Amino acid sequence: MFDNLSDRLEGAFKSLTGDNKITEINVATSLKEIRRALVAADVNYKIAKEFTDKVKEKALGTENVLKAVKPGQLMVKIVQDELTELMGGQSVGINAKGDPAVILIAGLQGSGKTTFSGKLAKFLQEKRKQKVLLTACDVYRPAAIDQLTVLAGQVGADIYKEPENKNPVEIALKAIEHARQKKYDVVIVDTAGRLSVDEKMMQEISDVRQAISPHETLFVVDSMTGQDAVNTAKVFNDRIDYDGVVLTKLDGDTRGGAALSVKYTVGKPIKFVSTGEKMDALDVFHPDRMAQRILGMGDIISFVERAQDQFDEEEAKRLEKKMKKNKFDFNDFLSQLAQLKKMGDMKSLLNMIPGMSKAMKNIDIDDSAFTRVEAIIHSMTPEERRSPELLNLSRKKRIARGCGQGMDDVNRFIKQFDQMRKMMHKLSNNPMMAQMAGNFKGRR
Ligand SMILES: Nc1nc2c(ncn2[C@@H]2O[C@H](COP(=O)(O)OP(=O)(O)OP(=O)(O)O)[C@@H](O)[C@H]2O)c(=O)[nH]1
Ligand SMILES: [Mg+2]
Repeated sequence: MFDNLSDRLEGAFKSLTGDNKITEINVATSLKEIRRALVAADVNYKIAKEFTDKVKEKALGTENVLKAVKPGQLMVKIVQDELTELMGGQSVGINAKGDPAVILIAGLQGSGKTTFSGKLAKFLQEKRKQKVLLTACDVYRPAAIDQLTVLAGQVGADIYKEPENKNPVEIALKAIEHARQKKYDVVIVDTAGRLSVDEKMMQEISDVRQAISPHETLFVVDSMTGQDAVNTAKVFNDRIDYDGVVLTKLDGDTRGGAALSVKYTVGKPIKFVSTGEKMDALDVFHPDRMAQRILGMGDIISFVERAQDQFDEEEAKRLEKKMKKNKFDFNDFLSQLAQLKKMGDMKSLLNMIPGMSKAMKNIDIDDSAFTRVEAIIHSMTPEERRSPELLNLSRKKRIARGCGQGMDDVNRFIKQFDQMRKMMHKLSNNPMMAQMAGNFKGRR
């Protein structure tokens, strides 16, 4: 999958090997190569350009942060993160909850709708233990109903069909009613393929959607068609405002353009990818895993991630030293708060600092408390921040006035800080803690 893109990207990083530092100049060649690789993969030039601009910004911004990491390695990691972002960042699941849940499948002729319908039935039955009713709404192609019947048999799902009925809206509505009575969890509606320029057929799919108000509408697109795929995806979306995209035939000789740019262009996430004709050739789409696959440099990525961890570890060691000497001050506290906020969750950081999690266990800090505490510290003089023991009554009064909080609040925080500091000091000089800190080095 995407072999050519992978090769070219790998080549793009080569120009950075041997350099010790990322600079505007040495990164430029690399960026140009990345851009060319994307365009060759059938990604629109504008998207490719924006992509490399972002990579450049990040690459120059992280300069010198990680001593252990070479520029080429750092670039790989940045490109992987940006590829993940480009493809939507997070994996988005489908909504298959309802009474019954109705899933409408739409797309161009031969894109893989019927095959996907079968696969999805299998997926929902096996992974989610749902009872699925497949519905044959392709009233045009003579063999369409038979094809779905065969697939239903293969995956062990039931099928609803009306060979004499030529009205897809009617068939779909009756299938849903049938499913409600027979207590099916999900109805999958397979529709006829249509060209976006065929107004009558586009109106039909729009009518079906309107009539059955599906819980989930999926647009199936053949990834081999590259930028064309993205353009059609856009036209269909304007018409039926679907919830997600299914990319098929990723097992073939596809260049990757559709996978990379559909989210950016249409604003709808890829939810599944189809990688073969067999009923189990279906994967839930994960942008991060796809980016990893495209780059195929798993070991470099995990190395950079480890190094990033090490970076935090150095900071943790510095703090540990200060704790040992009982020198942990308000500045350290502030920098910890800043880090915490950056990470978005408290636990991960607390766990990095030996003794911190224990020491803070009884101190209740929610997000608004963060802001209040910061305001208190910001009202201190630099000297006070360095030497917490300076804080006497008149200084505390001044601080309270400065941050617009009561004396009670200021007193409470300073008392908590003192307790925390004492506890840290005690714990960091405890041989058992020292051992734990040793273990901490081998984390991951
Ligand atoms: N290699 C490969 N072939 C696929 C994949 N998905 C579907 N196909 C094949 O593509 C062809 C068309 O698939 P269908 O599922 O019939 O496509 P459709 O969108 O229902 O077609 P129409 O109903 O005629 O519009 C079939 O030969 C499938 O076996 C896939 O992920 N990989
Ligand atoms: Mg079909």
